[in-house]
Amino acid sequence: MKLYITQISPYARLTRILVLGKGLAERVEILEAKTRTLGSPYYKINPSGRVPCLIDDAGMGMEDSQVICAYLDSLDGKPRFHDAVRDSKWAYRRLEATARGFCEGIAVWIREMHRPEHERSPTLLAHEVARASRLADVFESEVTRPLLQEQPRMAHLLLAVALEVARARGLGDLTKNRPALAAWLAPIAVMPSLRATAPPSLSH
Ligand SMILES: N[C@@H](CCC(=O)N[C@@H](CS)C(=O)NCC(=O)O)C(=O)O
Repeated sequence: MKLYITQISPYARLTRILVLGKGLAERVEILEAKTRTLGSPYYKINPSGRVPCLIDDAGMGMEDSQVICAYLDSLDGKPRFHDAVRDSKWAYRRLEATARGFCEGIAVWIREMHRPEHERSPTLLAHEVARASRLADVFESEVTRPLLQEQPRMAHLLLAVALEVARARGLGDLTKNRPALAAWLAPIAVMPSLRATAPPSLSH
């Protein structure tokens, strides 16, 4: 299989974590895609131009981290990051949705910061900074509850990826002055699959 990514995409990182976490490194070739580039050859592979995109063994392409992660996790019939019973429970689903929304807002901020300075919207940037701060406060209390203390699932990965990309790309350390969130992130951030896929910081 082939997995198209960019190094800075948090969504692509989720799928790379799944590849490693599920021992699929031998089966999945990771390729860098050229996104946001006029005439990029990648558009022939994935017309939407977004990453991540997985081309499976049968040549079928699929995009979206949620779909790809579930697919990769299902291949051995023993999903580790998805739990059919729990995933159908609202208490877990709302948490995963909030973690995804947290990640999405941070991705919007990063995307805006990639634009030339004169094209950036200060209103949009301030809106996303405020959203990220409010949601970090939510997770400061959520991480102390049982669901986020259990074995890592997609909600955990989304939250960890969001926090780490915010720090690496300049939005800031959202665990600062949030001791429960900092303590929660520490053991997850050292999981081999997370360490191997850590986002490049702005100095790189
Ligand atoms: N909902 C999608 C979002 C994917 C996404 O927005 N990817 C961004 C990178 S973080 C991208 O490929 N942008 C390039 C473009 O919009 O052309 C997912 O979960 O995979």
